[in-house]
Amino acid sequence: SKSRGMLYPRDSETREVRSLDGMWNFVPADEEYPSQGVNDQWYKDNLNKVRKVIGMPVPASYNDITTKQSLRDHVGAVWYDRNFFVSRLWAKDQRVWLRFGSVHYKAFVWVNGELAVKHEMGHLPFEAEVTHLLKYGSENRITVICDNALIQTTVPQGKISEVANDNGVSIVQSYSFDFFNYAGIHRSVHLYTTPKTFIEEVEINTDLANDNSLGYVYYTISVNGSAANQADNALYARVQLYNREGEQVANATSDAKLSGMLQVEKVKPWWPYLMHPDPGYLYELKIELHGANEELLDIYRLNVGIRTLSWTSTTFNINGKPVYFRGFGRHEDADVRGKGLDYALLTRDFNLLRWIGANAYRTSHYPYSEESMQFADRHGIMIIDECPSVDTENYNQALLGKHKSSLEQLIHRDRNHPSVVMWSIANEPSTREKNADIYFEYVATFTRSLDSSRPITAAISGSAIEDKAACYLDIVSFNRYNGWYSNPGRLDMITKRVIDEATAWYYKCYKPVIMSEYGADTLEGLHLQPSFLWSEEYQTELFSRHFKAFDALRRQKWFIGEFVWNFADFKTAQSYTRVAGNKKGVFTRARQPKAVAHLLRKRYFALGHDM
Ligand code: BDP
Repeated sequence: SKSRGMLYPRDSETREVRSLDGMWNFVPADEEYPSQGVNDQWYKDNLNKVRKVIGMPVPASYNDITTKQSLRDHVGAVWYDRNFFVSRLWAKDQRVWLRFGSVHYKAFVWVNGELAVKHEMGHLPFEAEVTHLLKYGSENRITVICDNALIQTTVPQGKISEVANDNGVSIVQSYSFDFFNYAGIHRSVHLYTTPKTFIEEVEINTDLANDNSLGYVYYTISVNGSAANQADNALYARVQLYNREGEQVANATSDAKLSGMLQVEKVKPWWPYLMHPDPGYLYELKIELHGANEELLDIYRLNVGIRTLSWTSTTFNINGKPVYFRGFGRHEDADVRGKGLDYALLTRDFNLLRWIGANAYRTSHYPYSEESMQFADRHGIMIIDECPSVDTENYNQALLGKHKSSLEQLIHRDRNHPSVVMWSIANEPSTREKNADIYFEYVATFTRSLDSSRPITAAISGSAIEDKAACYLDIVSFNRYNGWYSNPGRLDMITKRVIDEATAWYYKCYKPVIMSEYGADTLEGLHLQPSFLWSEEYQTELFSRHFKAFDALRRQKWFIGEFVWNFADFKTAQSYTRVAGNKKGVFTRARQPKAVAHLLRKRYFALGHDM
């Protein structure tokens, strides 16, 4: 299904936003009879009428909230519901929308017992108009099914099997990707209002001229609603751009197609952190929609960063200047809340990124929250924006359809963020397999057709010799664990191998090359001298050996970035290679530095200042 609208919910003179976050009622479906709730129409009344419910916070993953193994490892559907009032004042001439920031993985939503919306694909927003489903001046009920099952045609893929246990059989979810399949209502739930005729879409593109002193903001607006169907010239938009001080720096009236351009004198371009004294500069664009007789219909504001991107076979440039990426692969992951949106954690994470001097991260291995994208815009952190395709294999038509849909939804959601500088179409797909070439050529072409203003990458783990996909990308990213999965313990087998592999990628595709993952599991507080696997000393030395390689490679223009795996320790499925999760973090899961953080900080600041 094509996603439409999806502007981040913001209030304005014509719009009101109301949060439905908080405590909801919750009950897991029976794994042996998952369709029972739907068959018995549990959504027709409060859940506590049919089952014993528990309290569950929204937003949060449900897995680590209770002390029950059965809920942590639950497979299939869970139910949420809550009641809320809608004021009679909302019954006026307007629309009401219900929007979810994300529900993992599949969702069904009922309002007052009527199906309001369905959505499949974690990590991405969805919404529906509920004007006609609400009872105004009265109490209302919202019911949600959230189903975490991953199969061969979901993105990402997984497998579900029945396994004999001591009491009979249990249903088991397995997956090969290396992070815990947290589930639940992961991001905020909002009700918001719009006028009957409203701004539904805004697309922004920017450009710079005259030695970066003149900026251009191109906008295209789409409108939905009754007035939108009137004569073409009945509607127009007035657009105004404000600087950080709140002064108007440009304004214009749109053409009849509701598009146009604003010109900004003495522009302050959007720059990455440590590439300019004032990184992350954002303007505010105010859009006023007017109808016939000048009548004001709707107002929506969004932040705009004015910058250009360009790339060649050897470089990637922002505002005409070559960029060297120094950053992280990350996860949305934390104790207790799992993948649930948390402003305290988000703020701490951006403070750590600034402390350590990073200028970028990849949203490995799925789209991160819209709120985090707003933080990245403001802090000047460049984002390699990854869709949820991780460890993809067994290429087939159904999978391709979902993969395309994930990119379509992602680009639609994130295209106006200046921080997004690249799309990542997959992580560690099986690229030597049959059809990997056709499949990825297709996905890359599709992605370009949606947005040609940003380059495309994917994090590849196969060898440059066997790979069939990398050359369809604009920038080649490779993941490699020298001194860990390859030759564990051998610090003397890192530097040359990194240099050789990066060089092999360049001469295979003639595209800029990034090392998108390297690292070592490290147990905080474990000290061993001479260094040994899992110790803080080993992680530190392993990084130093990589830095040597990167410094040698940086003399080649085409080596454009280094990304550590991982920013922080994170939870995974249970396995004997994981000690309560993946410990390759530079920070602990509680967001405190391991020894290596101090070394990395020296390097990242030094790199930042030689720009
Ligand atoms: C890479 C994956 C990443 C894993 C990492 C690891 O891209 O998701 O967490 O390896 O094993 O292959 O630590």
